[in-house]
Amino acid sequence: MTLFRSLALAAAAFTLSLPSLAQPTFAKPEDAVNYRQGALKKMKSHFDRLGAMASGRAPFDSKVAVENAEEFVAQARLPWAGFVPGTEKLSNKARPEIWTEQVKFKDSSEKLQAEAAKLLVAAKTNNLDNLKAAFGSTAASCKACHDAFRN
Ligand code: ASC
Repeated sequence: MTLFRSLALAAAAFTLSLPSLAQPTFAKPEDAVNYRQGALKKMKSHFDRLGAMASGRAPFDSKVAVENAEEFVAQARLPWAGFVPGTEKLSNKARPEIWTEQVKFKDSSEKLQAEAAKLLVAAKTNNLDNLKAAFGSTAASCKACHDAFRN
């Protein structure tokens, strides 16, 4: 096998292992900002519901935890498509590093999605300690990205 061919196969395997992301159409830059903010706000709503249980502010209910983790996973796929060039000039909390450090930003978004998947697995174990641990590492992933890329 040639080097080129093995590299091409490795690249194809890597691409296939990533979650496929729909590229929506945005009529204007504001639509892209609304799209990503909408997904991030829904993530917050579902994450807060999980956090209430993880911290003991709400009684632990495995069914509620799974439902909210499922919505968190679904929404966590979405915001990234809204970070399109041209939106950095609009007034919002997105830092220019999102576009100047695209590899790092993409890594952060994939880390978050991996943590979200683990959070759902933890919720399905019906064990509050598992939920607490997975909630903590997901929150750390949220924070790392906010610290680097959000004003
Ligand atoms: C939350 C929330 C976030 C993250 C982040 C973690 O509950 O709304 O954005 O956790 O604050 O540090």
